[in-house]
Amino acid sequence: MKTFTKLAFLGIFAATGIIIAGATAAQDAPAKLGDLEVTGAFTKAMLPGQPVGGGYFTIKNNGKSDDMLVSVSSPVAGTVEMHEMAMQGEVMKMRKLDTGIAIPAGKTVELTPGGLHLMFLKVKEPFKQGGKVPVTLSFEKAGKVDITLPVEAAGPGGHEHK
Ligand SMILES: [Cu+2]
Repeated sequence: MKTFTKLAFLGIFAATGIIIAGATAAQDAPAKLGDLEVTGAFTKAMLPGQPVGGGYFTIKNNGKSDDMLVSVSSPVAGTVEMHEMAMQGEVMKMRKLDTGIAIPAGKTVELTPGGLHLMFLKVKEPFKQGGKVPVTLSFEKAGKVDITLPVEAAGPGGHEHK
């Protein structure tokens, strides 16, 4: 009887474990590429008439050498650029980063609305909330990794590109 109770308990425990593992896997799992870890990727739904979309995520460099995000591509956009928003005097301006985004050793770099970001140009179909945007990131040293940006609701916090 005692053994049976123990086994039943273990059974329930194991089942719970599976449920927890399943729930974790369903979430936005980090994309790993060597020492780099990409998390929290998202984009925003594009408003009617909006010609471009932004892309955001966090890259953590767990390694001992610097790396650089040198190019980005997506099958849903003609071009994907890397941009930076920065104050120029009293005006917020956007600048294209031609050499890429540095990912220093041991550092975490965030791409956010209003900061560093990806810019999707020549978008074939406007991003819709609930959709997914596939993106390939190419790093100077680590190589390439495919990530998916879930499309969140359009909203303030971004910036206009005209
Ligand atoms: Cu931009």
